Amino acid sequence: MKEVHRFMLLLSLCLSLSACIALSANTCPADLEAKCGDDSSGDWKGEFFPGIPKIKYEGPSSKNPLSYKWYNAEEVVLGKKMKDWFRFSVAFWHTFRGTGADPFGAPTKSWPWEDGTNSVDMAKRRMRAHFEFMDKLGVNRWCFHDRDIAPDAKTLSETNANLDEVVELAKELQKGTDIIPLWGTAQLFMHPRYMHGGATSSELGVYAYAAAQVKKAMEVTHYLGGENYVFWGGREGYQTLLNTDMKRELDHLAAFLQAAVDYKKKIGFNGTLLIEPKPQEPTKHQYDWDAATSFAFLQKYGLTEEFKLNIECNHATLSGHSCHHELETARINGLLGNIDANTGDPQIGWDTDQFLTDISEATLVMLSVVRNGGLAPGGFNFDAKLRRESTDVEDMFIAHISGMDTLARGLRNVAKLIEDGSLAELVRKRYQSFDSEIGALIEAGKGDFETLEKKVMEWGEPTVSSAKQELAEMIFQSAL
Ligand code: XUL
Ligand code: CO
Repeated sequence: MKEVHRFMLLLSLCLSLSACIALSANTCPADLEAKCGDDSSGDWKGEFFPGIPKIKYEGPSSKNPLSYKWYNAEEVVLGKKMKDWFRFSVAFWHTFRGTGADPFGAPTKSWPWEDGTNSVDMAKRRMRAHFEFMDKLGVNRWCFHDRDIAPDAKTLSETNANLDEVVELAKELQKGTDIIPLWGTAQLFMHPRYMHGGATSSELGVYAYAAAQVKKAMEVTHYLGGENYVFWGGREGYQTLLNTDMKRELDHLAAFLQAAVDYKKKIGFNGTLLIEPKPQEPTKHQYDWDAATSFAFLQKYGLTEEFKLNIECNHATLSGHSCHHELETARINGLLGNIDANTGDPQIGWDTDQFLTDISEATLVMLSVVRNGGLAPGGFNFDAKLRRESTDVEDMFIAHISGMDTLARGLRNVAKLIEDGSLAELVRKRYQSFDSEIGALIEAGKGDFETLEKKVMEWGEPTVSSAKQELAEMIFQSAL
């Protein structure tokens, strides 16, 4: 195993080195000795994306890949500026820590600013690249795990010091801009200590470590002005029930989340706490399986007032639902808080985290968002990564532009559907038999069985109308 690690490290160094050779004059040599500009710390302050302009709206006829065709931030659609409907966010872990590695292959990306190390200097340089990226893209929200942005060290206090140093830089870079985190989170799945889970680990010491890590991650999210805080339990679940006390683990998870609520209040953090459901991967069975399971858990433990849900489309399909189903389940229960915008692949059974480019899917997503009146203080976080084979720096921009344009088309299509009105009318008509005296009685919870039996005797066999599915699909399709 050690050999494999050494090989991977060597390979990634080689890839970075070949990138060094290909560097243009404006680009910082990707090693800490090079010290670009006047900065002797290696914390380079040069331009990271030379040749990439600020991305502007050019309209649907534009052939320029580095422009928006459908997303026009300031344009008002359905009574709100597009930027306020979406509140787009860049996911630091995919965009700046994604290497293209997969279980079978080495990293494929060799971004010019990367030096192959996981040092604090490298973390700071990467953070500067991230801010230039957001500025050029015109996106003012970002999401992070604590360990994406700063390296782990030997002790928790050393790790926290690393985090503080990078967070201080992020705070400085945010100054004078409207950029803030959409949400922060603690990475409770990578380190071997979390192999049995964090809050649901069988080891008390690990539960405590996870608590300390979440405490710090909440503090830095608050310090950076973050609007939400996410709990995704990739290791909170089980591999087999034979060795698992499920009730005890779920009780521990609830106690952990309650402690997070208490700490949030103690530090005056007003952000929304979000649970991100996912059925499996990496764990065989994850407790936050889907929106309905998470809702039942929150209800059982009296936490519905304190949490909302962060729905991720690829997680929805992994749980056997459509993204639209998960969004509607969250919405009708008052829990739709945020969307991790991505999509899976219909032929692949795992979390491929692709940028959403399906206009029909985007329209369904936006139907829920519009019905929800938007997502604020949540938004759309691009929890999506470039394909392993996409290795140009400009691909980072193209992927986000394409994802943003797709959702913008979804919003515009919803506006068409609402203006047209026939889909809403079809649904209204379908339930119109309940717009009656007896219907009102039933909906008020007063439709007792004796009364209804009497009515059946009086009415005889009911008439049953067509569901008009094909008509509904025709109307939907005509808006795309
Ligand atoms: C994993 C996933 C995470 C969460 C944050 O599938 O979606 O990146 O969004 O931990
Ligand atoms: Co996610």
